[in-house]
Amino acid sequence: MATWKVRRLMRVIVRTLAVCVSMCLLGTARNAAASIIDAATFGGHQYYLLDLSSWGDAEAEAVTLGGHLATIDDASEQAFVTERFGVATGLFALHQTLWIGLSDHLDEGVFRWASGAPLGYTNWGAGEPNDCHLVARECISEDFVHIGWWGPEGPWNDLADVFDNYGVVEVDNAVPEPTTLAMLSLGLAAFARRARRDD
Ligand SMILES: [Ca+2]
Ligand SMILES: [Ca+2]
Repeated sequence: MATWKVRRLMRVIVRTLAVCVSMCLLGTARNAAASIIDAATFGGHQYYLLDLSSWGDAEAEAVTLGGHLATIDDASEQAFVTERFGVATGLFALHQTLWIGLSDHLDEGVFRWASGAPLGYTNWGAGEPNDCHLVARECISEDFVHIGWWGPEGPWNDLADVFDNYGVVEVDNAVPEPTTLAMLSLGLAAFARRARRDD
């Protein structure tokens, strides 16, 4: 076999091994479905912590639960999520890495919340988002945001969806205020009276 062909084959083998090692080091066994492992409420919203999964699987489960992966609106919500769900676990006592509902997979460089809420508050780590997971000196695009393990401040990082994280689901449990319900019932009663008069 020609020398250049051997070198090219070796490069392919090295890159493939690098991807495998990288995924194994980060504990990336894929889950078919993300199950609920914890729950809490904050600010009138229900939150669930999902077991390790891809961002896509976690968001699909979040929709099934009636919400989306979490929309972090401000520093108080960031603190709640990291302190409640970002606890140290595992052999090396790493902080859990948490999927949140932010991504730029639809439009590179334009980060949007899965909930559709406008992007205001951010907590990017230094140099993030960088859209680059280096494998054998080449970048794999990073389009999905997680709260990293670098400390309780929980800086955000864009990450490739080949890695599993714990998904944080947020469901808006808001119910109409009593006054709203009262006004609605009064309106329906008036409509019914008028309908009877018109018969
Ligand atoms: Ca990206
Ligand atoms: Ca990144």
